[in-house]
Amino acid sequence: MSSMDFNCVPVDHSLFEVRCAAASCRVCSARGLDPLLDLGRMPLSDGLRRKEDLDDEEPRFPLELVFCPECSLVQILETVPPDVLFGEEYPYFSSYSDHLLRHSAQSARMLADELALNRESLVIEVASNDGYMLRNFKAWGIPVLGIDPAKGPVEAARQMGIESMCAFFSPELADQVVDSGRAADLVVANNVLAHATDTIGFVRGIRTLLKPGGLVSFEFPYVRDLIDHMEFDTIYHEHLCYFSVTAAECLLRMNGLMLKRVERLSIHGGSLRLVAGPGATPDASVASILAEERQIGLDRVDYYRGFAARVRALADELKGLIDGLMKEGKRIAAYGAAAKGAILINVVGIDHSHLAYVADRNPHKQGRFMPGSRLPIVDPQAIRDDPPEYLLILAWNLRNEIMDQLFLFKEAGGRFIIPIPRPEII
Ligand code: JHZ
Ligand code: ZN
Repeated sequence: MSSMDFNCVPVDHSLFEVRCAAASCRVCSARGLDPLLDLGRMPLSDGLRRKEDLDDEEPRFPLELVFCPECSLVQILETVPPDVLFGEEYPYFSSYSDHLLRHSAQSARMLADELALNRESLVIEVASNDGYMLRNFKAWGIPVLGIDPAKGPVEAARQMGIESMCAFFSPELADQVVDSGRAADLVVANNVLAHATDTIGFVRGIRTLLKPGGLVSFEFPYVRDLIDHMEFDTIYHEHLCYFSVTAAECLLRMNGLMLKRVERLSIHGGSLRLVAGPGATPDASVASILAEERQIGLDRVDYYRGFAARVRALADELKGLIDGLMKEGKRIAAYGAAAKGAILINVVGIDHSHLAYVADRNPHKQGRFMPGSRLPIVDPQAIRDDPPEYLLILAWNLRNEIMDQLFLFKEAGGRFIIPIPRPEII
């Protein structure tokens, strides 16, 4: 196997080079994209299988990471149609993490104060999911409108009394919302900019939604943390772009949005919050982080070279660790049927012979099977009823919250395997 062959299916890397040469950047349309990492053909990370579909062949799509030398945007080449990714069966509900709920409540409070929002204001959230964020504004009497294409989460938000449109956000939808007299004082767009197929149209639509003086708050994983902390499993088909501030600033400016401030956040393994508006004046954080990115070279391909080899080494080390435990006769299960978990399992080459099950507290995931590996997803009660000796934490970004809940497992001698940023046993 070459140093870039990641899964059992042989990967034709010459094809990657050809696709790379033919493709153009999602934001600036430049050609000549630099190849960074080829993960081969991967299943869809949130494409959980039903029992009755287990005999069917599962769709797999190329997953190749590239860098644009013009605007420095890291991106994947493949675009899976959004209705395939976020349709009827989309299983991700934000509210199953207490940590995320606390983080969202704090950022809602901060934004409400910054804009002095009140009963006359309007907050629109794009990718409002199950209302995890808007519920805060609603509780303070601030009018809200959610927009999200995933039926299950939208239904959950509506049950909480949060007005939610079940639709993909687009510039046309933004026009309709504004034409109906509902321009926003604040637009929240968390973990969605990277998911938009039409990246430019998406930002243009947000610009349309804003009242004069209005602000948009974006959050998304920071490409710097992805590379520095080996978060290769957050590369999947839902995430088309992997932003630095440099790349995001260029995209926003092209669409009439100026950065007001930038914050680094610890959520999701390291994220950015960008607050921007049509006439915003940047504070010191903007120049400071842009200068830092230039200084460390985040805007040059050299920063990303070597990532593929480091990913291979990590995958081999984790596989070696798990194989070693198997040889000692240990029983292993996993915790957190996260989207990233599906990629980690498939890249590392973990299967039924290694893991008994994957526990997850989201009932919409229980009873389904992990993409590719088809490991069964079960209620976390299984950890008590049918305990393993080791638990591989697939949702490593939530490791503290998860390990706190599982203190009885730990007290009874159970151990945790943390895969990222480097495999370790706790
Ligand atoms: P979690 C998400 O990815 C969604 P995922 C999305 N793809 C995105 O862009 C990124 O975030 C940024 C479960 N769990 O949040 C819930 C428990 O069972 O890391 C989830 O299934 N018990 C849009 O899917 C999973 O773990 C618990 O106590 O990689 C965590 O998934 C806790 C805390 C979580 O996101
Ligand atoms: Zn570009």
